[in-house]
Amino acid sequence: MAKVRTPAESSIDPAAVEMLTWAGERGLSTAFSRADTMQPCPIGADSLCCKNCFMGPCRVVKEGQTGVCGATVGTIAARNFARAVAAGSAAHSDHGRDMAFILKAAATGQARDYKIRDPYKLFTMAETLGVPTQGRTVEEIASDVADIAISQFGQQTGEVVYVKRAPAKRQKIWREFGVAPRGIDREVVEVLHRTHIGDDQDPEHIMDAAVRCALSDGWGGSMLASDISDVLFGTPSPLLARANLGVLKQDEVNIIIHGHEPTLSEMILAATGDPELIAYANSKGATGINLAGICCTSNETLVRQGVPSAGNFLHQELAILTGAVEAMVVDVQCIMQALAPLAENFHTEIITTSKKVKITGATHIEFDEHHALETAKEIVRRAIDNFANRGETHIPDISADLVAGFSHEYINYALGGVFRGSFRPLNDAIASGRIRGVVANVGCNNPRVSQDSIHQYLVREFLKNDVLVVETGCGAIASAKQGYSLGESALEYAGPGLREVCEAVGMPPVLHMGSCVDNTRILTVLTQMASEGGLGDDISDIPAVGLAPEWMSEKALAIATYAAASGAYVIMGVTNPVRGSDEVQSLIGDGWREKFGGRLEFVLDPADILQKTLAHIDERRAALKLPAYDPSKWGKSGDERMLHLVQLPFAERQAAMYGEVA
Ligand code: BF8
Repeated sequence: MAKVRTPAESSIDPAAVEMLTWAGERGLSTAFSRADTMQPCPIGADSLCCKNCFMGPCRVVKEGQTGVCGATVGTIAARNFARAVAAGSAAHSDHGRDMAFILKAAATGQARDYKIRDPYKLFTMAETLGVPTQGRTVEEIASDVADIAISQFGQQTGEVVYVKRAPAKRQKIWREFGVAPRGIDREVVEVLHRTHIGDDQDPEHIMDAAVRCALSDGWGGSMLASDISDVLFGTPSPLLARANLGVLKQDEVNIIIHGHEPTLSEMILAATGDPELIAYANSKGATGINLAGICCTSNETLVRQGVPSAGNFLHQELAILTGAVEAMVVDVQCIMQALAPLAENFHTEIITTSKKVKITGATHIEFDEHHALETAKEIVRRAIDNFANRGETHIPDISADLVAGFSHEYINYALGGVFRGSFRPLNDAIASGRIRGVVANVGCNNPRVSQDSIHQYLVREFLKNDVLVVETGCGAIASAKQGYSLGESALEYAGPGLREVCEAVGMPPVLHMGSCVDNTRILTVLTQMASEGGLGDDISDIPAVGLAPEWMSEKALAIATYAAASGAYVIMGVTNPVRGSDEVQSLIGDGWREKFGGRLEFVLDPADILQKTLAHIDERRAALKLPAYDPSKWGKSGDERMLHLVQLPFAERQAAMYGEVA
């Protein structure tokens, strides 16, 4: 019988600890308690179970053992891995498809509640996609951009068009190994076909299909999702917001938006500002309408409009436990089935809105882009009506300030200014050793480990070691809750070089870049760093590492695969889903390093993750013949030189720190 953890052992977040204690006193279960009582299947956990046909499921637990069809451990592990990547890619990319259809509807006047908010981003997309812009209206351009975006999903031959946004050297590698993706749907379907009984049996060949599929998401579906969201809802730039359960309000109607797609949540945000609905809320005894997010819907509205975040993945049940949520409005992905039965203990109404997701026990109000605002208003009105039904409430008085919204466009601008936006200062700071390297710390919570504990440990250690941290998804919310997304708090932990650069540029050392589809923004940053010069000419040259230390979803596996195939060293924590096969572990390790320059490793000990990350950064620095990292070279914050520098106008400060930029 597994040990049942105390609340303090289940999460490092004091708000979560408070709510888990509250739940325990009422005998209510959560993912935290269920993780204690539901142990993972040991055969499946190691990828030693094959259920791709009905002669099985076959359990292959001994070396040399095979399934009924003769499938070896390596084949089974590769098939399981590839199928997870296909599911993860499908989820992210299908989100991108929906965004493309909304763009088309907005451009052609069929979805009048949506507007083109960022025409500059649209023009950038048009240029990449080969859509003419001269003498045309924004709507005409958007319509053509949407058509090409939609075509990427069903494309059968050639290459997904965003492949050309990767460094030239990278594109060549993909073509050489036959993994440049042809079309997004095609790659997902092919993985499902190739992993059917009696098809592809060579582990390396199966893993190549997984890579091609993941690349179709990273440099296809997800990248389109981020771009189109920016076009429709605005490209993020830094703004101040708050995170954690304390953003819920005792005297207001609380509505939580949870899931991933910004389409309906943006409309709900608009509806919550409607004076008629605010007056209606007042008439029901509430002082206002308070909107907060969970998971990546939260990240989407946080980085663009500063909608507060009630928390990350493991906070979804905790929000309901407060008894103060009138409606939890969900769309797609990462929505626990446990929400509806838990909500039965409270007045909270769970409202599903996607054509793709219905949940037993939830109210279904289907979102239709043609009547988006109308639907959003109906939902807000229901939430207001539910305010009177509140029973006992318990809102932890815990939340933290944060700054979010670091799109690659903004980073470019912050580093170089409007007229000479550039990654040069960042490259120079890495080259000089002020910044040792960059870590992308992304991904989920997993209740198998203390919530946010590995995120927190690693982020603090990286800051101490002068490593710049960029974040997305639930990892970004974990940092936000800890106060690390705010320069003032995070710089307390930062080493001297990193601190010096961040203070001069005016950026926190932990950059919240958005939702999980926005991991593609990180690909763009890495590509821009590679093309800026001084750090090699490909993503694999850059002293950077990708981490998902508390991951749990198939999407995370897809992201890790496209990042590794893009040249990054990727480490995932918590569990190793291919532990049963030395062959597959070697394929994604040394095998991918030889082919793609990147690799994927599952490392369960957080101290090992730290050590391996820093070792890789230092090894990349040495390969680039950069000076070895030496923090003693850089001044302490607040020294005379820095005090002088931060008082200079931006351009002069840049010139003083980095010299003239070519
Ligand atoms: O897509 S980090 S738990 S919410 S899967 Fe889900 Fe994981 Fe959170 Fe965003 Ni990403």
